[in-house]
Amino acid sequence: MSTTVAATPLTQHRNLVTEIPGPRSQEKLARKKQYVADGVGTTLPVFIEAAGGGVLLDADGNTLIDLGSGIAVTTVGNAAPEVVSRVQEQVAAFTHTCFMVTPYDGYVDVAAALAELTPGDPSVMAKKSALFNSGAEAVENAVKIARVATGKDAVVVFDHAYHGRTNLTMAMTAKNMPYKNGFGPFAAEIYRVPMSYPFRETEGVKGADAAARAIDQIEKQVGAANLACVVIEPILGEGGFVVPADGFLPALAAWCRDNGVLFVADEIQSGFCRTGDWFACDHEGVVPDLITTAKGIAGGLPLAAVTGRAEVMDAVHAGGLGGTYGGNPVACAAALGAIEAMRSHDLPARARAVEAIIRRRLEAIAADHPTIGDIRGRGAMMAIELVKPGTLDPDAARAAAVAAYCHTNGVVVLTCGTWGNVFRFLPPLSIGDDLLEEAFDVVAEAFAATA
Ligand code: PLZ
Repeated sequence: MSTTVAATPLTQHRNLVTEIPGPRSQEKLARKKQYVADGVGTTLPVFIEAAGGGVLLDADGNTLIDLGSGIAVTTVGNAAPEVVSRVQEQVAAFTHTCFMVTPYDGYVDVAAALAELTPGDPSVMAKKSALFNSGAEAVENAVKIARVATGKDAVVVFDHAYHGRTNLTMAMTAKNMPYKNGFGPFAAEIYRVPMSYPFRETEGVKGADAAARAIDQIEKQVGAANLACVVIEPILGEGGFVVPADGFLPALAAWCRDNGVLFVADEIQSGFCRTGDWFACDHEGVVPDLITTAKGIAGGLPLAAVTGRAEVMDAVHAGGLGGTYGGNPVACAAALGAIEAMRSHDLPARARAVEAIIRRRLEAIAADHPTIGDIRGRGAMMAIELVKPGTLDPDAARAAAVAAYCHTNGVVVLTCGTWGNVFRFLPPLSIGDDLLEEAFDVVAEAFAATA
């Protein structure tokens, strides 16, 4: 197995030739301020001109190490050869016809790959897909499909959930700021129940207990007779990379199956090799009725999907699902290239190797810095939660200080979590071991410098 997916002409090192942001990025930021709406924020103050397997080159010639993958998107790298060549070929052949008007192979090829790769043995479970442009759109459509297939309205979601920024998905998302504040009224018939959050759980609460707690609330507040689907991120994304206790997801899925409720896994952030399996559900052998995917699926081009049991997917009347750009041929070509790269470089295995490195580095840092209350995650989806030492009180200020140090020193890190006190590490799987180690040298320095 090769450890490097995309050989790029970029220096495979961090190299800062100016302060961050440099003068050219500063000029571009002023221009952004003039023309781009203030509501569209940016995490780092640098403009990027080229990017490869774990390195971002900014307008001033600085190279930064990427531990964010554009929020879990560039799993195969920012310019994987398999993606680039297929996209170039497709863009020269045709950019668009609209699949709903005149279809083409790429769309069907992606749907066939999804049937093969998503949880559920394709030889015993026929699966079908519909393609969209963004994660939020996929979640919206999963709910539409679940409602038609069950003839019921209610949707259950979880504490700390993130499902998107459209009206329905804002209602499904837990956190007010910045996602929901002032944007209501929100869609009806969404009910929120407690998640399994081992770090913040009373000791001894097992996955099955946490599931029973959620199910009790579902039964008391909603009732299976009214419930179309339970939608859950098998590992929370924006909500803090919380890995539910073992047994939580299987117990919920079993309750859904026994009660005529569809189990929908939102694997938009956790899917496509990120967690060391093809999908996070695979870890406990959970087979959702519907699964939403986006982000890593297409190596940076906008593509999303709902995949599920054929009989559930086919419940919707002809013409009921679609959109002008859904399954755009260029995005489908990118997805086929990304999937080829994931298969040929065995990226689930690479994610597990990345986990071993990140865990070793984080455990060493945590030994010196008791603000790190929890190290969690799976594969190349790892996180640390910062608290006031010895308590569960979130320390968002320390997280902000550590993040600022990393950004100034050329490492792209992202925070998340309901209290903004979680660091998530999402390197592209094309990153080399040396680059990863170098990035964590900076993270270690950041904790020392802010102690
Ligand atoms: N479901 C699990 O992680 C997107 C959001 C970034 P879209 N997460 C990144 C931001 O601040 O907007 C996400 C996700 C899960 C759904 C979505 C939504 O996917 O492609 O951003 O619509």
